[in-house]
Amino acid sequence: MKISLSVSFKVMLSSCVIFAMMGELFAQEVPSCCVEGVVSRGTFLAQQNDKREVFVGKDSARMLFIPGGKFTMGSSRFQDANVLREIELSPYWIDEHEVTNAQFAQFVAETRYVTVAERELNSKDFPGVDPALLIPGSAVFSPPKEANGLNNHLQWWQYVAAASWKQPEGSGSTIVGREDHPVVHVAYEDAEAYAKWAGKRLPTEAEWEYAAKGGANSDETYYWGTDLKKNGGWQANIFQGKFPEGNTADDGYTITAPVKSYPANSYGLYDMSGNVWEWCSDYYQPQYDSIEQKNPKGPNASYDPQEPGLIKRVQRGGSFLCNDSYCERYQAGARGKGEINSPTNHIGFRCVADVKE
Ligand SMILES: [Ca+2]
Repeated sequence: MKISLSVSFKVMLSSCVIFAMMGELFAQEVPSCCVEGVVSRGTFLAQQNDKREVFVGKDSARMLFIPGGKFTMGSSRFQDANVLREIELSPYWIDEHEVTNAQFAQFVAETRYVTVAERELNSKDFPGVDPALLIPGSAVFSPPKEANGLNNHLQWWQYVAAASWKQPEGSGSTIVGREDHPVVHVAYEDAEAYAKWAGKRLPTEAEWEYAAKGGANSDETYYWGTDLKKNGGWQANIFQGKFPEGNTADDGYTITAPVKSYPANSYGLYDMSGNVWEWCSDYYQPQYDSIEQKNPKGPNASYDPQEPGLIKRVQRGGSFLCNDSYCERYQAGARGKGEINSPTNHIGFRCVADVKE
């Protein structure tokens, strides 16, 4: 059942939518005379991952080791990421793919956790809204037959009653057959609760970006290089065709894709671009220039000039709705933001874990 959006819901929903190791390796494994056909840095790093992979936490997610190091954080191509600075990170583990429906189901089965989208809505939180409209649910991408321009995103987002992680399109929909798709409709605290249960945590924005860039200091257009496609193949689940109504799904998927459907990056991580947005633990602020150069955790509070009254956390990576005509924030270094209690069907997450000394 679809319900009309009240002004308060529009505000709520709009907020979520707008939203030295190498030297040693070469010395050991590559003869110094070899100047052509040298194995790539990424291959070496992936080998390191293969050697050091472990399973951490209660869920079954395979985590990969990200060696500590320095990198250039930010992107000169996006206004709110255009503070390029050198950041240093300690080593950490990161899930090789986004948390799946099957994994989230295990969490719910063990904890009886109820997500934000499934909870009753309190009229105190939505002053002026007809109580009859306060029905648990979430925002679902529902493109019109033909959009009238791209300025009003409420043309393609609907607040759908009963939409949740286990009913992604509302009543009657199911995740059966989508067990290996990323879980969606998770609010920030849902993701945080899962991470805590699994003995993990959500990544900082710096950790997320360092992992996505694959250990490189590049400011390239895509996490995989300068061209959208590689050898003619799509590298991520994004949107092809005329947005929002003409998705050709040339990459094989209209909405979410099973995790690991596209090539991994040089650290062996999947879907760092596209598929679903991923929550990070940092509060969102545009142009935030951290004074912390090592293991930055972001600002102490959020501030989005577009909606200054709302609390927002960073989201990264873009989703199956990203495309170059409307939202190109699946590209390298781009940032996203989301109001903490506004899940949608293109927001998920993955976890990280500290390396125990
Ligand atoms: Ca797609």
